[in-house]
Amino acid sequence: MRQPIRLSDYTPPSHLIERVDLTFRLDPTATRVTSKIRFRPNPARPGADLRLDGEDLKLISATIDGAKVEVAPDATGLTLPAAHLPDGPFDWQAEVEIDPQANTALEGLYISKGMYCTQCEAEGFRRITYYPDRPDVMAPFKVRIESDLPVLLSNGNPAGQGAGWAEWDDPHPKPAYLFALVAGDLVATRDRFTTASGRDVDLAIWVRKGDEDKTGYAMDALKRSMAWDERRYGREYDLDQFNVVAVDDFNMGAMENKGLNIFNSRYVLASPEIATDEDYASIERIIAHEYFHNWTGNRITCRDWFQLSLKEGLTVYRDQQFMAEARGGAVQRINEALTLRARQFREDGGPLAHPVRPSEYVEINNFYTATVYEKGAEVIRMLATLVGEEGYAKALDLYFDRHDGQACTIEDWLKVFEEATGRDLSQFKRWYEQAGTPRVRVSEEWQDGRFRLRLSQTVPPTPGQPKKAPMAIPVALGLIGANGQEVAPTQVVELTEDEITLDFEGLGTRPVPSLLRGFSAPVVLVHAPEPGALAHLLAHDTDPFARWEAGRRLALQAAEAMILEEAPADPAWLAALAPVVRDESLDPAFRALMLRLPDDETLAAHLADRGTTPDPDAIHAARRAMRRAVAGRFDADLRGLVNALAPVVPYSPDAASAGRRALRMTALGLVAQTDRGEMAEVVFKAADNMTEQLAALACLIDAGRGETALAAFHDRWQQERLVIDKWFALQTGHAQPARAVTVAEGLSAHPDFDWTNPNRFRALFGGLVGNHAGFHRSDGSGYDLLADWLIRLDARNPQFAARMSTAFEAWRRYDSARQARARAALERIGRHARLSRDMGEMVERMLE
Ligand code: B3K
Ligand code: ZN
Repeated sequence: MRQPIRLSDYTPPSHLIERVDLTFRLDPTATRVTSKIRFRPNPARPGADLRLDGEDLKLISATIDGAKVEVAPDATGLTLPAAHLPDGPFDWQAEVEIDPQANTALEGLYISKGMYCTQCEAEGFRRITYYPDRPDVMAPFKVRIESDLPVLLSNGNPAGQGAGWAEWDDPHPKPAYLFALVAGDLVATRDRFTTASGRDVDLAIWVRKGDEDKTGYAMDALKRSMAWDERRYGREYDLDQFNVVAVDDFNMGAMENKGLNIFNSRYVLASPEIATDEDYASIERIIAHEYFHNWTGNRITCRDWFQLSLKEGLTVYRDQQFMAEARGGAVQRINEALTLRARQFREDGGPLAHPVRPSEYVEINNFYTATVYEKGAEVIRMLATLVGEEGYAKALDLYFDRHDGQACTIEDWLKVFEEATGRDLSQFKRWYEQAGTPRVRVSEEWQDGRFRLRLSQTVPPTPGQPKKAPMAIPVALGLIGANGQEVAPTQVVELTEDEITLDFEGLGTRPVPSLLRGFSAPVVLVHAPEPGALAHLLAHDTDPFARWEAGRRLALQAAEAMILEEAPADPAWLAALAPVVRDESLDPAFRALMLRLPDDETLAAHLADRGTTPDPDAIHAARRAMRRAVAGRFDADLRGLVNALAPVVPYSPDAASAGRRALRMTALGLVAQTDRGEMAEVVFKAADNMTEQLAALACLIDAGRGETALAAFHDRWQQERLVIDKWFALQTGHAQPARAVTVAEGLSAHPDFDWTNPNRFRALFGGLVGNHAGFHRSDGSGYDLLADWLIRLDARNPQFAARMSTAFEAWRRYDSARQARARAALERIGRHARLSRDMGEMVERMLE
């Protein structure tokens, strides 16, 4: 494998840039890019050579201050020796030719369905022209685009346009990774926003013709995000235009390019007929996320890519705050915990574990991870908990004041908190440096009216980090009395040592501790509650997260007994669910979450955590049995819910309506366990929205009678690519485990399976991977099929292929036969002749 890049090797740039002028003459196979760059030597690096990054570029000509220069580019760029450079500022001008049509990696300038677009983060700009492609080099950009296409967009404000050309001017200095260009036959939905200080901003969402009626929700989310950032953080938008473009072929969710956000179309386009409630929520969150980057990421950016969480962790935290306000804090927090545990804990516990600030990488695109994003956000949430609301607000004001226009580090970030609050954060900083999910062990003691809690911590070893120092862990806890009253309100205890003891005096009866309220730290709690304690919390806890968590732990216990001891469903667990099913005063969205049993992957992780090798088939069987038990016990109530929560017309995507639908569909899924999908059939036929249609269809497939409905669904939606993605995902995701690989193979030969489109590829294979017992077939057929396709994909789109390879990251969890097959599949990928740097690094780390 290639030599890694190390954080400790950071050196400042040799030259700074005063301004950049770019001209694009667009052509599908021979686009000409002229760059004029005003360089100035960096006083911090006197006499240094200037290295310009460049990949897959054909250099046509180059001059310095107008005089032709001979340069010899290599595979990754070119060097201008200091001896040949002026001592002061100078103009570098170069013309290169690039081939957007041949760009299948979707990095740099490429073409998606006749539309030119770019993706430059992290290091895509070097595929556009020669440039110091690093985030600590910031410059204002002017861009001229020449093309016959009607819509020509770039960053910043419009600076003129005519027949066949348009010019853009971005006055805000930015790193090259935020550069963007879009050209195509597009239509816009337009709106306006006036900022707090009175700037009128033109908003436009650009889509392909035919999609313009699906942009309303994204526009609404955008305006709410803009208002929210003013209200909550005092941050205003800073250009006259804000453009969003939807693109069908896109490796990730979206990209925060300055003034020109580019989105995967699945996170922009929505209507009740084609989008589910979950899609609406994702659109809302991602629109907000990319918009929030304007301050946390764009105006204050990262010094180098090791600092990625500086912008991503913070921006995720901000989008979480926004979503909590928009959709209700408790439900939002539970969903965050579910994602964190499913994705980040899994990553942190396996061969791909790395700190929130990694110290080395081979390919930076492999580090856009749940750890950098989601754990990074948790770290900021803990910081906010520790310094309080006021301290957080003060620190953030200082951050924006001091660092606007700069490229910063995690040290800069922590320093504003230290200065604003007077706290020493040197121990807290370990959250950025140590990988692994801390274990917090809790034991209880009850004696003579004194209740004692003992909390201790360990951080497990991770690759390259065998020994860990103690972390600073905020544990929010309270006590619930035997009568159900709260006897000690929430307090935040800081666990900074290996162990601490807490005493509660003067209690008449033994209380039940409610621990890690609000999921106050991204840790695993190891605690054996007293018999009956979880049911007590489920019934009485005042903290909604802890209440949900109690139900969750009861379900996990019940599942464990069913899987390992083949026990019947625990009657105590079933009895504890009664209020959830029946209590009309509870928020429907919350009830839906309470009735959602842990999925197979969660159960596998839970067993592995407890030192047992998970058997995917046994897990699958037990989970079905659990669902059947709930359905049997509450049959009448569940049917009652399906009927009582029948849709309110017309459909509205708001959180309250979505919550009702979530509860109704959860109930429907349970009913389908006992009525073989009778009720689901009725709902499927009557559904006027995608949320219910899709959920009912899933029930029909689960019940083994999906065939006709699937055909009807395809027939009806064949023109809607985002819906056809769902059609693929549903089939591989819900196939009977024994048939899942066959179903996936069959679908991969379907004429609608365009494997070059990341959304479609992810639909089919993401569905298969999510079908736990189906993917982990004991004969290894799931691993083999995915490996075949990853090899094929890697040659075309390495970044996306590497991301999909994380399906293997937990392979060591399973029995030795499965391990041998997973290893063989990974080794086969690793041996492949055209292995990319991206995939090479992933495979090597997973096999290490
Ligand atoms: N910053 C982009 C992600 C870029 C990924 C590059 N491999 C989207 C986001 O986090 O908002
Ligand atoms: Zn982001």
